[in-house]
Amino acid sequence: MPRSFKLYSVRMRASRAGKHISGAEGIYTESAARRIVAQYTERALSHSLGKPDSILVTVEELNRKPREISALRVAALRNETPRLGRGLADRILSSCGIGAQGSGTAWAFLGRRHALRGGILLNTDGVRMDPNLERGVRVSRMGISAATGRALSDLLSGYGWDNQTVSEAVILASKVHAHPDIVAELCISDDPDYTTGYVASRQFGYVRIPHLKKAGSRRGGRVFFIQGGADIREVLEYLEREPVLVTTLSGCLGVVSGEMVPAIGL
Ligand code: WAQ
Ligand code: MG
Repeated sequence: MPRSFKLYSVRMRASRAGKHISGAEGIYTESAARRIVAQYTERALSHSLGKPDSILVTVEELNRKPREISALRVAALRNETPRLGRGLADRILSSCGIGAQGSGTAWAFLGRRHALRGGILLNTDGVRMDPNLERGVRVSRMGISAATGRALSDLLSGYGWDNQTVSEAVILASKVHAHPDIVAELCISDDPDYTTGYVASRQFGYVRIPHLKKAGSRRGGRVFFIQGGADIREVLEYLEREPVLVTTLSGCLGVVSGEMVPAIGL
């Protein structure tokens, strides 16, 4: 990459009457940034949660070279109901060292409607660790290189999973789990029609779980579990500010059956 080659963090957030509707972001070259600003605006104006009255698009030159990482490996479990899905998620969380109290706190948080634009940090016992309770933690300054983005899209479409929602979640989770103090993440979309959630971890990769919530529900959010003894300020600085670019993939296992959960760690 020539020294003068600049990259930009492009971020969009849309709201109505101060209430968050949607957000998106990535890391782009200048020419790609020009295009993506228009795409983000279009996307904000056609979101299923309604028309925003404010769309903020930020284009910010990166002041450091992004750290290059691999995407998490992607897999999906077969699942039919939110109750069974929670059981599958808990098996993965428990294999990551998160006890019943930790996951119980996470599910209670995800079961409430909340106004957070970000997620929350819990330790493995379920104690909230991020300092700003109203704001939560917003993972930011992540993206994927153009070629790897195309490869991710090809990979996912091989399983019929190619949509923006999945790729963006994989990119976010890949940044999160590149930090050694994050042990696992549980995510449910706040979109009432999007019921597939995921559990991510370095150990098991990005594991999609269909029907993790009932259709029509506005519940959702993200919980990041953090190792005991972690330096919270350093982790927050990493999640919110350090530019990270996905430049390689780790493949996709497709759908693995529930009894195979331990096997996805192979
Ligand atoms: N950083 C931290 N938390 C976030 C961020 C972020 N950048 N963006 C969203 N959240 C939190 C916030 O609380 C939202 O309410 C919640 O996550 C859900 O956000 O493989 O679309 O953008 O099919 O609705 C999962 C895809 C999609 C699963 C997740 O999340 C799959 C999704 P949404
Ligand atoms: Mg959403």
